[in-house]
Amino acid sequence: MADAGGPGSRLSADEVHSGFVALVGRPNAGKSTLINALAGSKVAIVSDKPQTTRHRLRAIVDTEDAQVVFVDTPGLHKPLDALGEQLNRSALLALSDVDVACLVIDSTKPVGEGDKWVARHVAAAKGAKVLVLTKADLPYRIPIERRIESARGLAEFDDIVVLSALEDFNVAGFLSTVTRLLPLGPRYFPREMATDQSLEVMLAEFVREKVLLRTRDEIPHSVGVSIEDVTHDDKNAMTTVVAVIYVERDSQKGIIIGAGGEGIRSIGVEARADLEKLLGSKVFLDLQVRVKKDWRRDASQIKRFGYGEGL
Ligand SMILES: Nc1nc2c(ncn2[C@@H]2O[C@H](COP(=O)(O)OP(=O)(O)O)[C@@H](O)[C@H]2O)c(=O)[nH]1
Ligand SMILES: [Mg+2]
Repeated sequence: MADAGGPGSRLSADEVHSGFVALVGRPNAGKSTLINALAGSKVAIVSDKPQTTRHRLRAIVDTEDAQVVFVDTPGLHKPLDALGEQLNRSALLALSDVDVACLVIDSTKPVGEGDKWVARHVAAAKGAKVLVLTKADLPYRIPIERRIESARGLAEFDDIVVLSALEDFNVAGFLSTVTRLLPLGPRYFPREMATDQSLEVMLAEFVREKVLLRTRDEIPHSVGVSIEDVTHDDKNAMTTVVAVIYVERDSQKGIIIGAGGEGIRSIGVEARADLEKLLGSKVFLDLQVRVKKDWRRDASQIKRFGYGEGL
């Protein structure tokens, strides 16, 4: 409740519930899907591959009486390489200075060691804590009450929310739960701003998502995307985007390009549709595939792609 009465606590007209809410959890828990559902448009990429999210991105949800800044984070996992370490550090850093820390758990999976490890970090965070059980639309042999019971002891939570981001079940309830936990303050971002990601990062990520959706095994981990050029032709209302897909081996390059170029063509068609929505114009997408050996072990290269930023 707003404390409008006490001395020195006069509320200015533009004070709202505002602050930062981090979503942390294991890879695949559903954090980025939830971020998109909250944002109302696609700001984060989603796939069933771990390490899909490599950026600590923010989605800003602005309402009449609140501005909630959700922080999506790479999934916390056992790091296998320099990229993995950067992603973990980036996710943990997001916890250090937020008003609400949300532990996001896939409700269709038993609570495991990984969740406990993440929960210890959430428990150590300064702000309020919320337990979020996702994917409530999926059938599961253990009733939801029992699943809540087994997860609620992971930390001292101020609230527990069960939702489905995919079916838009209780996403609004989650938003009001975290809003209530936020202090009163200014809006930190312009009201119309949906995300703090640069356009270039979003273009690169949307392309990377299509590669993830079409590949398996080692390849999703080995892909980095860089945007080399964006030019807009006003006369024809057409934007040309030059993007390079980097992989670590020649064999991976072959797989992405596919027989007769079929693979790269499909990636291009799917990515272009997303880019056109994002840019609001026709897009000509020039896609290239290049090999950069073992880039994931090279900290300076990881930085060049902008992954795990905020460190
Ligand atoms: N059925 C169902 N699937 C979901 C839901 N949320 C996420 N997923 C799926 O779970 C996978 C991982 O989602 P993602 O948001 O990338 O997880 P993250 O790694 O925590 O960001 C994707 O295949 C999503 O489509 C949900 O509410 N219901
Ligand atoms: Mg994600």
